[in-house]
Amino acid sequence: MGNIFDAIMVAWDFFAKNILTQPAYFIGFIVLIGYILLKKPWFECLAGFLKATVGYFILSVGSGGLVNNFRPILSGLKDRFNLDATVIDPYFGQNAIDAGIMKTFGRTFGDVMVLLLIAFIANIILVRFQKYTKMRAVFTTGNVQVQQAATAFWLILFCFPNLGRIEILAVMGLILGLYWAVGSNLTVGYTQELTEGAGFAVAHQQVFGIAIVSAIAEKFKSKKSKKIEDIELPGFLSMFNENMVATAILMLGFFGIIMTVLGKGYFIDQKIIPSTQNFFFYIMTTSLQFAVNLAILQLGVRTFVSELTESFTGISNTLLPGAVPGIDVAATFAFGSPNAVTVGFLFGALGQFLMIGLLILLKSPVVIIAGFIPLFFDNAAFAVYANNRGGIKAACVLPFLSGVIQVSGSALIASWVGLSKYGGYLGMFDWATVWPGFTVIMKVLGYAGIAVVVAILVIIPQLQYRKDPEGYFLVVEDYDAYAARKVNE
Ligand code: ASC
Repeated sequence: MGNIFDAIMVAWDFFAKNILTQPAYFIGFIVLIGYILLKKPWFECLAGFLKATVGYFILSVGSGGLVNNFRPILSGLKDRFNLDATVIDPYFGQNAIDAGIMKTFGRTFGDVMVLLLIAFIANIILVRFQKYTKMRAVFTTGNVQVQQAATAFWLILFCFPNLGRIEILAVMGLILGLYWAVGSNLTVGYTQELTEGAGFAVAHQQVFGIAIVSAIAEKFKSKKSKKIEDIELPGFLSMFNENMVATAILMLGFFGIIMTVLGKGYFIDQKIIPSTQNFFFYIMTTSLQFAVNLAILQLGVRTFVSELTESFTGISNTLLPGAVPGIDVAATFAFGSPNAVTVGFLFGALGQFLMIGLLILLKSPVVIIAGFIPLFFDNAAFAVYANNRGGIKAACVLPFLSGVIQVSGSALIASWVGLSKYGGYLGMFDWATVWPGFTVIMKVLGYAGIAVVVAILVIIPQLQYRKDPEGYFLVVEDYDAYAARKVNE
């Protein structure tokens, strides 16, 4: 018995380390299995696997390039001004948890991978029984699932510090698995609309956010409202119609100001540049990398999404009927208006900086430093969805509000649960809103709170289904038929 259990754990460990937490391979294998199920010839299966994996790696080069280029600049503000601040960024959040978990709760992270397994299986089972659960999406972005598992571990320990190992795993596995299935499911319809039936959902850190933003954006729609791509700017402003030019100019302005505030001396002290480097050209090169990496990211998305769409029918026809894969939010940046991405980032930054200024003015005990990942990946996505459903005004206002909420929500939860002491918090939209909400419910109601959170999550897809029972599954099974039906309404 013990031997079988050990063998399962070894196999799981191998799968988790090499595939589940490496989305490029995970997506690659999903494509491979999909094509095998579709009985394609072996060389097409292999080609699909390689194209999907390479495409995902290209996306990672783009998103990694953005993060590596711009994260140090934003978090540099903390060092430059000697602020005792909490950086909102998933990696800073992860480090804070690593640093504090033993001291705060006397626990270690040994169980996070087991938790991932339980939550992941819960997600699949919930989707397998979608006839009852109405949940259609499977989370596949392992890199963020690890960060979420770690943060959820901390939040649940904060609510129930005395809960035993098995109980913690059971409660968290269930809640996290439900959050993945329900959250990703919330994005299915909006994403199908945005991508005109590309056949994927979002599985990231702002899935409730996307649903909320998309629902509110609709209220901005009027006869006069225009989408970003429909606006023809006059005279010299017309250069902003070109996405690469617009991104380059706006980012040069944005990062130019921040890098000038940091000063050349800061970059030399940090050994980022030699003293002989011309500072103006350094600012220029760094800022233009934004447009470069964005273009790479979009190329990556285009490379793997078509493979995923085609192959996944193999899985959704057999193993998981009616399912869609939930993938990285960055995949949405290749759809809708390309300028929406830049608009969302900038308005999100405005909201975040305003709120940070307010925290400093009000002498808040916790000061937040904007992190690049929440600033960009949340707010750019919100603008893409908002623009698509409500037009340019929605694409400006909603990311701005999101910026305010990301900072204030994170400041409250990070100081309450004791993570701000360790310098970082995950900070993405759902983790500044939905998860703090769950934490309040469980802390206040105790064990009954667990039941309340589970009930809320279980009910959400039922309500979605009720709103449109005929279209609910059609939107994934046959998008063209779904769209035709909408037009006829
Ligand atoms: C995250 C995170 C990343 C990025 C990436 C975006 O939340 O941890 O590395 O967003 O997934 O493509």
